[in-house]
Amino acid sequence: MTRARLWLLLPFGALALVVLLVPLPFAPAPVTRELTVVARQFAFEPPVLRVNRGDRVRLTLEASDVVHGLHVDEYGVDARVEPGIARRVEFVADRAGKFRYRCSVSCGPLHPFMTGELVVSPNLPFVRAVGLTLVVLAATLVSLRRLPPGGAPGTT
Ligand SMILES: [Cu+2]
Repeated sequence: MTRARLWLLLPFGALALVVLLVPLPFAPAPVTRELTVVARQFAFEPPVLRVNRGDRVRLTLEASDVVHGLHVDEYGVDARVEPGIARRVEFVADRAGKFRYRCSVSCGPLHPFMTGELVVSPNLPFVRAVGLTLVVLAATLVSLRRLPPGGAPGTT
């Protein structure tokens, strides 16, 4: 690799360091999330659960009136809960995205509308990995580009 090419790659090296080292204002390492969801006709409380990717989610499920269920397709979670008897459900939120959860026990006329949302945000290492990949990709493209005769401006 010529000196000129090395100079061209220098900004990318600096950018890679920035991506790796700059503190981002969100999402630290995976943790265990203790969440309580109360099911009643015909809603879940809270209706939206937010966790970070990689978090271990420990759900305590309660029913306040009749028998309900909680079902999350993508995570293979399915629990049935009776009034007065809390259920514990545990899973690792290993996929980022928004996932609908729903009541899986027919509990009344509006049962089909009894849903909630599980929001799994990408965590910090994931964001850094994506950023780093983009920087490496850009650096690769630049280093493969043919330099004009005589090298980069200002280096001859
Ligand atoms: Cu229900």
